[in-house]
Amino acid sequence: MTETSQAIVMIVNGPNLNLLGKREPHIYGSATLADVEASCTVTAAELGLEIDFRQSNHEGVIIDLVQEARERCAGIIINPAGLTTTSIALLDALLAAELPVIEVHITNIHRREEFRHNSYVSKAADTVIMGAGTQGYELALRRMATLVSAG
Ligand code: CA2
Repeated sequence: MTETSQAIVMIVNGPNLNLLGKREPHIYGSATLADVEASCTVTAAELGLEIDFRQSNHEGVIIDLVQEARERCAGIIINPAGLTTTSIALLDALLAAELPVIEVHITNIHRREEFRHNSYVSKAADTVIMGAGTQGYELALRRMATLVSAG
């Protein structure tokens, strides 16, 4: 019997998101990044997707991950964190990936300080989800299932 391989979605988390649930719970909630990965794994299984869940504090590593996704993944979900408003290099990598891209922010960046508002990443994003807390990752996976199946 031949096995059909599941589409892989890379979920990329930017700088400082390793602190999720450990600092500033009044802003980012109490779920840890490990909790988010666990709930994404459950949702992905329900959707028939596989996930590769990553985090780095380093811009170059994030760009390498996006390039890796280009080779072997069907889509990218990214919370670029502090790189959102600074990294044209990340924007270029996402554009070059030629994959469906969903940008996630735990908070509504437009309700926050002005310096958080201008997202370069949004210029490469098919969908942007913000202000849903960590539930935004699950919403992004559900949207990604639609984008991936639309080809
Ligand atoms: O709302 C989001 O998801 C952000 O991408 C989070 C970034 C922030 O720079 C963006 O403007 C919005 C910050 C990520 C740092 O995450 C922390 C989590 C817990 C405690 C401290 C930082």
